[in-house]
Amino acid sequence: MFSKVLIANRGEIALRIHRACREMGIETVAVHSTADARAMHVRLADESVCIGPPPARDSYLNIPAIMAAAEITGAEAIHPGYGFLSENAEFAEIVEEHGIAFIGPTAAHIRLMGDKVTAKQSVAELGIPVVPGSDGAVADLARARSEAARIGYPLLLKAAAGGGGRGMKVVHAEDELAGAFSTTRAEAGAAFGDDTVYMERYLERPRHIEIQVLGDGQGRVVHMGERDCSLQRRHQKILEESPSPALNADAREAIGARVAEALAKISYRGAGTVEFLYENGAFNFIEMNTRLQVEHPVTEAVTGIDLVRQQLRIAHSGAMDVVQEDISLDGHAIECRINAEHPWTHAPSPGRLTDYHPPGGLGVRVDSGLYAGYEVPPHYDSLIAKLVVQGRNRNECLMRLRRALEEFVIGPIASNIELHLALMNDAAFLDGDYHIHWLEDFIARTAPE
Ligand code: MV4
Repeated sequence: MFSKVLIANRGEIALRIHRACREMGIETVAVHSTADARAMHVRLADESVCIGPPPARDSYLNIPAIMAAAEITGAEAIHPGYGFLSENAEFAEIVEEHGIAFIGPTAAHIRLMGDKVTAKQSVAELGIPVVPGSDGAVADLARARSEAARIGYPLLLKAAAGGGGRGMKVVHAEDELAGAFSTTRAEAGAAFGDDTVYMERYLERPRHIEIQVLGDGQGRVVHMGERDCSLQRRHQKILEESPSPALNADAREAIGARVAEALAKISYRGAGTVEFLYENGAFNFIEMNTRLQVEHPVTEAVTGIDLVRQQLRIAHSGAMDVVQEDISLDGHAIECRINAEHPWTHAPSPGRLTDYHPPGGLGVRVDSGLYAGYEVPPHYDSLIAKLVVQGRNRNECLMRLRRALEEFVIGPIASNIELHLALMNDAAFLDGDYHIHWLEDFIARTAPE
């Protein structure tokens, strides 16, 4: 196994990766901005290197500084976590050119899935069901019109270089098409330096269901069930659960096997997530994420498999120590993302934490770099803790989650714990009866005046 790994990230995920390394006897190198000198991941790591000032582009996105830190400390591998450089194909290439293992997929697979048009074409050819839409990119308005006639309205224009909700426009009728087409292209060109767009039928009230996979890079891919990530606001997930309240065992096995078989054909390496919109019993591929995701602990809770440990084993030698026959989903798990923001206005709330008491007890996991006295910096994502609760079934999980949320103390900075508590009293949520737009409606009707 590697003797030393550099963790090119911050916050709870840097800590998460450190913990897997420590259990495996791997030394860790933390990198940090000047704003994160007192962060928990820096305190716990065996070594740390300051890589720049607070803005991410000068530190956590600063490839030369990170490579220098790896060379100076003699790290044999780099784990990119999520966000930052995790899906940057050039970074993966540079790391490997320096003889350092990139803990993630090949640069070619990151690039393939990063372009949403090539991703969709490739997975369709591999046998994964995709959202009905244009045959690849739509080059001009004439083509847009002919594709629209075939797809029907409402439809969605999407930027090939977008993803995660960036660069999309709904078109309700033909008279909006020309305007929407030119705006989407112009916005995509300005935002991503690539004005390639494609079209899809617009699904009105789907659920967002994603399949977790692990590939060994040698043609073996296992699937680990799904996560239902429909509860989101402005493309930020707020709560995720596994299994999805909408799937039965047969549907789960069918889509999981299909995804694993497809990715085995390309010898996919590492952790990956295949995202679907699920509506009327049908799975429609939208995107693939070629990284470890924020919500991975939900899958760990129901499968008992340490995903970061598997990532490290795969990057080192391709030797996953899990086989499909041994993977089963046991019970139910829910993750609440705890953000440093006002529960109803969503205004960010950085600052010093003086009161901190995380919940505990059976079935409760808190992934967080918080401690009493810590100052939440204003420069980064507002995610400060993940509360992951499991139970033998969804009801037990929900009762335990409500109890854990009640125990959680974070102050005096604001957090969205109150939003999560409000969800625990909503009949539709408790019934698992929700879709991708449901949470925004819930917030609108629940927020105090
Ligand atoms: C869609 C869609 C409806 N129809 N595609 C948004 C994020 C990006 N991953 C894809 N997204 C969507 N694609 C078709 N053909 C609706 C969304 C969407 C969405 C998807 C998942 C989770 C939350 C969402 C919120 C708004 C829109």
